[in-house]
Amino acid sequence: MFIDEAKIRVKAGDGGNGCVAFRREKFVPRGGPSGGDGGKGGDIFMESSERHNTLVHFRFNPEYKSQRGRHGEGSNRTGREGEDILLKVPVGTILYDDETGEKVHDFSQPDERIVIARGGRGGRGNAQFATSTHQAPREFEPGRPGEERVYRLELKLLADAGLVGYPNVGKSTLISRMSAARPKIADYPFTTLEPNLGVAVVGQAPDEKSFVVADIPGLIEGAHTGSGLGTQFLRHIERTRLLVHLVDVSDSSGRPDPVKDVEVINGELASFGAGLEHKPTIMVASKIDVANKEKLAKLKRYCKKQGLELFPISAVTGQGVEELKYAIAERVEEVKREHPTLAADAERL
Ligand SMILES: Nc1nc2c(ncn2[C@@H]2O[C@H](COP(=O)(O)OP(=O)(O)OP(=O)(O)O)[C@@H](O)[C@H]2O)c(=O)[nH]1
Ligand SMILES: [Mg+2]
Repeated sequence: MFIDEAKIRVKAGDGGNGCVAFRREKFVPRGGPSGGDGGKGGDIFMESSERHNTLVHFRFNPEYKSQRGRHGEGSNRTGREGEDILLKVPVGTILYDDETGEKVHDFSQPDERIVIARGGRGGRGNAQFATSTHQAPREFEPGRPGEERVYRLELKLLADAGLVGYPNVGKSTLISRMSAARPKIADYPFTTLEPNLGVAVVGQAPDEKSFVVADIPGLIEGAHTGSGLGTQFLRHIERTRLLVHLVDVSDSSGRPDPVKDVEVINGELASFGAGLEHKPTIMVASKIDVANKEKLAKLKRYCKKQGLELFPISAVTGQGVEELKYAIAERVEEVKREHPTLAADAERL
């Protein structure tokens, strides 16, 4: 189970104080009380959105405070209400009260909106305390404090992009470059035995985009008949929006032809039977810091002919990784727009 988590502190706006004032008008000798009420403090809402898929934006910014209500004023003027704040979370987020551990809400549908901290009521001004026997009240109420709470958010992650390729091509090294995931990396095949998920972020807050990437065990020829680790873990990427196919273009692969590599892996993906071979795919030439120039050139020609986008990278030096991250983020958004329901009913990892 892969879970994204965040803790946030929210403080809704306090209510404004009521005002004590008396009317002073030219020809009215003893004007009555005229202190207005304080305005209500802003609320804090939470809403589920299909445009978000992780909780990383809360990690950068874990505290939210909505505006207080303004104080009441003379001439029976009510103070302005504080502005509300709306926090968006991905569909699938579960909200817990951090102190009690109690589940507050499960955002299972898009556009569900709840109040997570209520703004304080404004206090009454002295005008409200006037009665027939109490005509010059000096009483007023202070505004009520806004609610303050700490919540924990939890989201079971579903991968947006899946890394595929032969063992040892650098899939785990790449996910460790793109995200905070720290899978085992080693110079032998089948280092990765279980899928790893990482959250990758591109751009700067508040316009950052994020996507979830899955690193899965490598495939070899005959995987669909049980060779190597087989193909059972491919079910973890059945629902991803796209595949990122890594091809080692250095001599460390020990295989002479990168195009043959691509075809073998594609054959294994097709044999799995879930339509993986039809998923949008971004090709990656990996280990370009130690590339065999001929292999790289051959792969480039092949991708061009097939109309596939190819990103040459080195996960060790970092060369090309930023460009690849942006391209993945963009493609993920595109596929989401084209097939908004693709992942909606997905079984979450
Ligand atoms: N020179 C160079 N070596 C790399 C690069 N990326 C990965 N490696 C090395 O290649 C070896 C395999 O990397 P991993 O990231 O474990 O490969 P993997 O695809 O996850 O392999 P499996 O989990 O076995 O399928 C390690 O020794 C890495 O240090 C790269 O860009 N350049
Ligand atoms: Mg690995």
